[in-house]
Formats: sequence, structure tokens, C-alpha cells
Amino acid sequence: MAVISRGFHGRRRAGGDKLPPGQYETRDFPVLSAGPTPRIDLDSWTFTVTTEAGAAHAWSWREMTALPSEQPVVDLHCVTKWSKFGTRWRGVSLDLLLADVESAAEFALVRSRGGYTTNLPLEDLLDGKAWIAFEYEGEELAPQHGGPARLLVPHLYLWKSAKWVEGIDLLLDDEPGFWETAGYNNYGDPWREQRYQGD
Ligand SMILES: Nc1nc2c(c(=O)[nH]1)N[C@H]1C(S)=C(S)[C@@H](COP(=O)(O)O)O[C@H]1N2
Ligand SMILES: [Mo]
Repeated sequence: MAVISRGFHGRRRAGGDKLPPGQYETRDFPVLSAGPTPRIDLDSWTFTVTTEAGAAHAWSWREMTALPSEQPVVDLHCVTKWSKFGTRWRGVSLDLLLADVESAAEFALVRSRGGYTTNLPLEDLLDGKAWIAFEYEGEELAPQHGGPARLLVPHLYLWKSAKWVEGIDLLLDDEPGFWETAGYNNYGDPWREQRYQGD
């Protein structure tokens, strides 16, 4: 028997297929920070990947910005329910940064200036899904949005996109970060509406 599900095909939410459940579209770019915006000096800026064996791989600002970069255009989804479509960034892919890093880790803990942390499975940083981003809409990334550089991992809720990123620890065992310790979901997939623990 052929079943045609008219209801399913006929219904489209406002925002079309780009809006995850429970979200609304905004044109603004709200600022959400758990603390003050740090002032970061580019001459002393470093980004460090540390493996589970303690090996450190570090890039200066000059080294980072001299690497081949990409210009991802992505939708952002914040757990406070706003989504912003079609944002354009420039950044270096984590695939490139992790290519020569020897590790058996399955988890990552991202660290920012000021003590903010967030965790995610290492595979969520790979395969073109994450960048160290330092430009937004053709301009240097503004301090309140994480400048000089932030993690950009847009397929997860935006709290995973750590602003003022300083490094990533590669871990054999998962370690919850700032919001994950405070009751937010450990993974944070907007399409499965994983806002809080237990979602
Ligand atoms: N270092 C740091 N990164 C952070 C935060 C923070 O407080 N500190 N807030 C997170 C949260 S909850 C969100 S929603 C986004 C907000 O990014 P925006 O301020 O650029 O919109 O940054 C995330 N990254
Ligand atoms: Mo957030």
C-alpha cells in the first residue's frame, strides 16, 4: 500500500529547514559571556594543542594566520534559543592543526583565557566541522565575540564555540567543561534539542 504523508511534506516551520526545534531566527549578533572580555596581546598570543601524553603543539599568532585558512559560511544556534543564519568567518581548520598531532584521544577539552572550558568528542572537531576563527564578515573578530580568535564549531550549540581560545587538551577520558558541569548537556546537538542534562 502506498502511503503518502501529506502532513509531513506540507508543513514547513518558519525559517524553513534551517531552524532547529525550539529556536527562532535573529538578525542581531547577541553577546553572551560568563565573564569580562579579556584584552589579548597578539605578540604573546599562542594556541596550544596538548596530547594525552603531554606533548604540546603550539602556534603563535603569526604562525596561525600564515596557515591556509577557510571561509566557512555557517548557521549559529545558541541554547538561549536564537539562531543566526549565514554567518561568514575566516579560520584555520582543526583538521589542519591536528594533522600532525599523534594521539589516541577520543575527547577534547577546549580552554580559554579567563578559565572558560568546554568539552566535546574529538571527532566533532574533525572532518571540516571546526575552525580556529579570527575574522567575522570580513573584519578581524571583535573582542566581545571572542577576538582575536575563537573556536567555531557550529553544528553544536554555540557555548561549545569557546571565545578567546588558548588551547585544546586531547583526553582519553571525557571531562565536562564550564556549562557542562553546570547542568547543560554534555554534547549539545541543536537538532536533537540537547540543551540540558537528560535531554
Ligand atoms: N571564553 C568564553 N567562550 C564562550 C562563552 C564564555 O562565556 N566565555 N560563552 C559561550 C556561550 S554560552 C555562547 S552562546 C557563545 C556566545 O558567542 P557570542 O557572544 O559571540 O554570541 O559563546 C560561548 N563561548
Ligand atoms: Mo550560550
